[in-house]
Amino acid sequence: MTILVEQHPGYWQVTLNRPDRLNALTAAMGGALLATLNEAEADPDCRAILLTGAGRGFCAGQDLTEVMPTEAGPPGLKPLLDGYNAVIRKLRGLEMPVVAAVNGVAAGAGANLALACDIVLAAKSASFLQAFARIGLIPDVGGTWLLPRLVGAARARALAMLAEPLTAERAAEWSLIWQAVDDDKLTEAARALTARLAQGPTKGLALAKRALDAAETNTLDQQLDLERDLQDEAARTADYAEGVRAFLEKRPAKFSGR
Ligand code: T3D
Repeated sequence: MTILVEQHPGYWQVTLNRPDRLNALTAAMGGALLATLNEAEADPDCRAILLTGAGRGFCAGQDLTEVMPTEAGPPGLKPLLDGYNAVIRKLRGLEMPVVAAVNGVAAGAGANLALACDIVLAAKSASFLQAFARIGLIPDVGGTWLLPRLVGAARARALAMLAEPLTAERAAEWSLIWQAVDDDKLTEAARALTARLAQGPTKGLALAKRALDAAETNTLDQQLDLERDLQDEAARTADYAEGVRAFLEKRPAKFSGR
């Protein structure tokens, strides 16, 4: 099984599982990951997802043994990338928060898979490597979109062109990720964070996610209109009613995700 699932109260932990290859991706594994995300989405008890890797790596990107150019010519990459892109679209569009726990090196498509998640925690010993230039490729699966937005144009270009590893602590300083934590605290911290999100106002969090993504291309006028509309939707949820009631009654809110 290249993808492992553990169901925890309120959330699913999804683990990339090819540890002997640092969880390098194959086309079949991308398909299995997408299927798993679809199953999580269909589970009414799943209100958040935690994505991590088995063994000492998070994900070393595309399994390069699967895409070797041969005498017959270069590998046709479009179907492969269409498959991975479907995973990225799904992660961004999921109506629940997704946490990445980057337990070791995240390279190539593996780095950008992590960065597509909503909140990224990484072990201090982990690193992020836009490895593509080392083999003559460009950052893909959303890398060229995500990098400049997360760290700015100058750093994005250097990361893409130099293909040097960025430590987790530097990644946090640069706002590429949320936090770097001690290695032996990563699992505990990531699970606590995901469990906390799973108890949150799921619909409201999903609407916030949608608004933040739309802000990347909207004008201020468009964004103000979108916020108005999404806020109106959020205000119709049971969680909004509960949140306000709990505030007035001076007690913690108990959100149902509806
Ligand atoms: O054509 C296309 O590729 C289309 C899609 C592109 C998207 C992409 O993701 S392109 C980028 C692909 N990824 C890479 O270029 C990274 C390749 N890996 C590395 O540079 C290094 O492995 C790391 C820096 C990630 C980690 O280095 P290190 O020293 O900690 O580990 P290692 O010894 O290199 O790797 C451990 C094993 O995993 C090793 O196998 P072995 O020698 O024990 O039998 C290594 O060959 C294997 N491995 C690591 N990455 C990949 C891989 N095998 C296949 N594909 C990999 N990407």
